[in-house]
Amino acid sequence: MYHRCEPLFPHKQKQRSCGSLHVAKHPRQKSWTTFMFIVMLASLYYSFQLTRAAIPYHRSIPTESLTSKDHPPEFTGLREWERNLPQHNLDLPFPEGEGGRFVFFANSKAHPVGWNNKLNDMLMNTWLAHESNRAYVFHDFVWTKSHYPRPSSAYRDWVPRTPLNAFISGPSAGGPWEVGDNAPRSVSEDWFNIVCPKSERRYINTRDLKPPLRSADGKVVFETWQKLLTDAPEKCVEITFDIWFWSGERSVSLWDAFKVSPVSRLLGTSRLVESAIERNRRLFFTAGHPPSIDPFDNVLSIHVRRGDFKEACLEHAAENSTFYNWNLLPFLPDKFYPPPARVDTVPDKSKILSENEKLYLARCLPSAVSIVQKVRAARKEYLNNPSFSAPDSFVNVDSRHSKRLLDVLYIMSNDGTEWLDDLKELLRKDGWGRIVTGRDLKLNAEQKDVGVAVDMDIGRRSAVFIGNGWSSFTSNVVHRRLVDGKAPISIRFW
Ligand SMILES: Nc1nc2c(ncn2[C@@H]2O[C@H](COP(=O)(O)OP(=O)(O)O)[C@@H](O)[C@H]2O)c(=O)[nH]1
Ligand SMILES: [Mg+2]
Repeated sequence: MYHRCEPLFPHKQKQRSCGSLHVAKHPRQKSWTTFMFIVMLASLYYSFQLTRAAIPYHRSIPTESLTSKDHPPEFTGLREWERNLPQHNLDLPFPEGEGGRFVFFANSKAHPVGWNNKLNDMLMNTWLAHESNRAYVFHDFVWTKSHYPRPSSAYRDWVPRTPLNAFISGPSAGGPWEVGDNAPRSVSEDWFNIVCPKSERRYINTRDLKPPLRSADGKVVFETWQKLLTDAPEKCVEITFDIWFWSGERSVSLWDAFKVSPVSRLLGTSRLVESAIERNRRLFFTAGHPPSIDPFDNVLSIHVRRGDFKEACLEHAAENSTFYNWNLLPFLPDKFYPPPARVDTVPDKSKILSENEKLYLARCLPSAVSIVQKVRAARKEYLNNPSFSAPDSFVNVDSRHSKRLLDVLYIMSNDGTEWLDDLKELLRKDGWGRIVTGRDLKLNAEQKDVGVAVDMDIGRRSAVFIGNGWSSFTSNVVHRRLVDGKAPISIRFW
C-alpha cells in the first residue's frame, strides 16, 4: 500500500526503501545471483594476480605514486630568496652594481658530472673571482640525470636542477664576505643575465690559454687566470674550463692558501642540510649518552663509493691515476703510490694490466671483508693515537679514551644493492652495535634532493671518516674536515 512506501528520507531513498520499480525476487534466485557475483570477483582477482606476476618488478611500481608523492620540489621560497639578495641592485657602488665586474664559469653548470666535481670547480672559481675583484656568478646545480635521486618519470619534461643554496651556504652561493673585505659578492645567473647581456660578454675558453699551462703547477695556473681576469678591461667575462685539472698532483700546491681563504672559511652547510641532520640526529645517539654530547663525536663514518666506480676504478688502473685533489695532501695517512707507468715493450701486457687492476680495485673498490678490517684498524689507531684527546663534551662523562667513544658507525654509499646489507651484517658481526646507513635517514622531498650533501655533512662532523681516494665526494669532505680543524689521523682512505 502506498503509505508503506512513504519515504524514510526524501527523494532518492524513496525507491530503495520501497523497491517499487522491481518485482520482489524469489529467495533461490537471490542466492544464485550472490554466488555468480562471488565467482566473478574471484576470477577478477585471480587474473589481476597473474598479470601482476608477469610485469617486471620495477615496472610494477605505480608511476602515479612516484610522481605524485615524490615529485621534485620547486624550492619557490629559496628561489625567491636568491632573487632578492641585496647585491642584486644596479645602484650599488663599484665593484658591485651596474658598473661592477663579473665572471661566469659556464663549465661548472654544463659538465655532465657529479655534484662534487662541480663543487670543486665552484669553490676554486669563487676564490679566483675574489682574488680578481670580480663577482662570481653562481647558478643552480644541474643534475646528471643518472645521479638524480628520483626516477626519470619525475623529470620527464624538465631538466633536474636544484638551487645552490639548498646544498651549501657561504660566499660561493651569494653569502657576504667578512667585514672589511670589499670584494664584490657573488650574484645569481639570472642577475648576471640582466647586468651582462650575452652581447656584452667577453668569452674565453681554456683552450686559448692551455698550451703553455698544460703541465704547469696549480699556483702558476691560478696566477695566470687571476692576472687575466684582473687586467681584462671587460665588465663581463664568461669562461669555459675543462675538468682535467683536479685529478693529479698539480692542485695540491694551492692547499695552504686555499685552506685559509675566505671561500673555505666561510663555506657553510645549507639550512636545508642542517634541518635534515637535526631531524635524524637521534639515530646517532646510543643508550646512556647525555643529549648535551654532540653525537657525531662518537661516530666513525665511511664513504663506500660503488655503482659507476666499478668501471671508473678500472679506468684509473688503465691510466695509473693518483688520488684526487685534496685526498693527495702529503700529511694525510694511507697514501697510494701509483705503480710505474707500463712500458709498451713488456711482452705479456694483459698480465701486467690485470695486476694493476687488482692493485687499484683493492683500494678503489674494496671488498666487504677488507672494509671491515680497515674500519677496525682505523678505529683502533684513532683511539690509541697519543695526539688524540677526547672532545671536551666527553670530559664529564667518562674517563678519556673511554670505550664509549666511536661506537656508532655511519655508512654512506651510492650502492643500493644487497651487497650493502651483507657489508652491514659483516660489520655487525665485527662488534658494531649501532650501524646507521643513508637508507635509515628520514628525509622530506627537499632534503631528499640534497641527500648527497646530507651524507657529506655527516662525514664532516664525524670523529673519524674513511673515504675513497679517487672520489671528489671524499675530497670535499676532507676539505671541510681540515678547515674545521680535524686531525689528519681522523681522515683515512681505503
Ligand atoms: N647520497 C649519496 N650520494 C652519493 C654517494 N656517493 C656518490 N653519490 C652520488 O653519486 C654522485 C657522483 O659523485 P660525485 O659527487 O661526483 O663524487 P665522485 O664521483 O665520487 O667523485 C654524487 O653527486 C651523488 O649523487 C654517497 O655516499 N651518498
Ligand atoms: Mg664524480
